[in-house]
Amino acid sequence: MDQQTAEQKKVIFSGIQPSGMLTIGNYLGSLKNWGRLQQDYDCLYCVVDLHAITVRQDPATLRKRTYETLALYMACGLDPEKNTLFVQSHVPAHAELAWVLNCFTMFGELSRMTQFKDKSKKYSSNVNAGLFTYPVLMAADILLYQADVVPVGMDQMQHIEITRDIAGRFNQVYGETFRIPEGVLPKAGAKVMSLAEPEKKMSKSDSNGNASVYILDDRDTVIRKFRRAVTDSGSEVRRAEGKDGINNLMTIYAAFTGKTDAEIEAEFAGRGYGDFKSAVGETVADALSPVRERFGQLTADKAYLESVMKDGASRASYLARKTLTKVYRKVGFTQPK
Ligand code: ATP
Ligand code: LTN
Repeated sequence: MDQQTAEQKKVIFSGIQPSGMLTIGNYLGSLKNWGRLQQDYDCLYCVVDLHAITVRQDPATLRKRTYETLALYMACGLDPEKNTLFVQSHVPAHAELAWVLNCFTMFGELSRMTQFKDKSKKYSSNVNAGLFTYPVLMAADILLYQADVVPVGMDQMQHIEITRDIAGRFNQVYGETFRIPEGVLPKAGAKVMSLAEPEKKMSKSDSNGNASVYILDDRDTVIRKFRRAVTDSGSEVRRAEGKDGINNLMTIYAAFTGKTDAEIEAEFAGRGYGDFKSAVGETVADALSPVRERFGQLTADKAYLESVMKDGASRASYLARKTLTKVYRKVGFTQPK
């Protein structure tokens, strides 16, 4: 491809925290869709370790999960030659831009963030300033690369909105500096719910292991978790108001098979919840098994993962530095000569 075409491609940025084993929520909400984009966009995918420490992490576990999250990116089909895959703390510009953007973000708007409200309840003994300014660091991640598109799950849309507001505010004061990004949701699976409490989002940091299906769960575990999924007392497989458990299983099945609700309802007409739960479990297990296999190969080669991290960080740093230098100049910082 010639230089011209490469330069015209739109930029995609997204990230996942290495705060736990990744779930099928993370997979359907983000990872599964990223691989398809690598031909048509310039894609950067980051393992956001700076974000992860807004909640207390065990250092050795965090380190291990950072490698594993990167390996999962690749196991889900992201080619490090075609995408920039990197770790957030390897590119200091993220923290540097976040500081500047902190000074363009209002206390009031951060107070309205639902993730902050939820996490301050969940981690009530550690409501730290990082948890509060989390969206500002996320804005820095996105704006540093002049991203056009940010593919995320539903829970992150509010953070994309605040990113757009911060960017617009900065541009208004200093002139065109940041591209205003757009958040994009997947067609199916933008909000996968917990299997144990289907009115709650499935989350990798849920303390109940049966509430989440992890991408790396083995076949039997996946099938067992779906068999045990909480549903109402009915038996008809049909999407309906208030049937959170069945609705969620239908969403998951639809996202993995590409089937419509009508097709699913026809397939399971007269067959009851039990059959349906087994079918969902088997479908998910089949889809995840190649990912798990590839993950095993990748994590066995730490030197390779490190080389991917290093290349990714150096590509990302180059791009990030360009934006940061522009921002520093615009706000009136001096440059060392
Ligand atoms: P944590 O439990 O540590 O807060 P999480 O499981 O919510 O983590 P994140 O790292 O915050 O995961 O999210 C990574 C990506 O996965 C984001 O794009 C997010 O929108 C998406 N995502 C997370 N959970 C779900 C879900 N249940 N359904 C769909 N997408 C999800
Ligand atoms: N906040 C996101 C993870 C994240 C992200 C980003 C996603 C950090 N920086 C930039 C998209 C773009 C989360 O909790 N899922």
